[in-house]
Amino acid sequence: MSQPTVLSERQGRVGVLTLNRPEQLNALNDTLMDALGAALLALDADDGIGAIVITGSDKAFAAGADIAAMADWGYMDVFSSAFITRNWETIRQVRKPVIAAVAGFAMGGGCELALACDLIVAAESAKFALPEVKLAMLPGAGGTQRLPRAIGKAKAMDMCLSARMLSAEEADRYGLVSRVVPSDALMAETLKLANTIAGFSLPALIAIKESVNRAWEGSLTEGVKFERHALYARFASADAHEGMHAFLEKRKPTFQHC
Ligand code: CO8
Repeated sequence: MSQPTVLSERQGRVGVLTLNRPEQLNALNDTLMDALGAALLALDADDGIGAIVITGSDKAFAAGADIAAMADWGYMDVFSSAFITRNWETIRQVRKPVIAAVAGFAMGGGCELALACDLIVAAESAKFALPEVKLAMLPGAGGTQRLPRAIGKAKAMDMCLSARMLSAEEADRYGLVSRVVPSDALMAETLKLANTIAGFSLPALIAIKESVNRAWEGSLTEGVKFERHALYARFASADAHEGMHAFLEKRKPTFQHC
């Protein structure tokens, strides 16, 4: 029987998805991306989950789209199957916070998958690159769009045009990752972070994620308007009243996620 390409487990209110094609350094083929999309949507729909972690192996988060699968495709193959759109973009439907825990190679589509997550926790061993130019391809899973927004045009052009690989330390300095942690503590530190996040009120997390994504995608005026309405909506939330009263009463809040 073939191995599942994505392993799903839960640790309290955190769902952990592990990419599982170790022999191919987690190269991302359609089977894996379909499984990842389905697992993400299942966790997003699960009331008992407040945050999601995507991780790979010690050697590779993911070494990119599966080159062996793509090598002989023609234009109509990718057009007809809605390559990328059909399964790579499922992650954009997820309302809960998604954290990439990256060790080893995050290259090409692997780097793009990490960039599509809300936070990236990098092990000291992590290496980030968009080397598609070496294949006469281009970073087509959002890389040419998300990378400049994340680290600015100068660094993004360098990575995309020269295939430059960044160490975890460089990725941290450029703002590509949220945190760098010792390699042997990657999962412990990521789960600690994920559990902290998952302990907060889920509707507040969703409103914050949507608001920050507005800043990422749109104008300041529109973003500020969106944020204002998201703030007003917080006053309709039992959790917000509980959070503020708990502070005033010097006790821990008990959130009902409503
Ligand atoms: N696809 C398919 N198989 C791969 C991939 C990949 N992306 N990366 C590694 N593998 C396979 C190797 O072929 C090898 O298989 P085998 O053992 O059968 O020969 C196995 O994984 C181990 O790899 P290596 O022996 O090469 O391991 P090394 O430690 O020597 O090197 C590297 C590790 C540096 C990561 C190296 O494997 C490498 O350079 N991989 C390719 C990286 C790359 O070019 N990624 C970009 C791919 S293209 C892409 O992501 C976007 C395409 C266009 C947009 C579509 C959106 C997704």
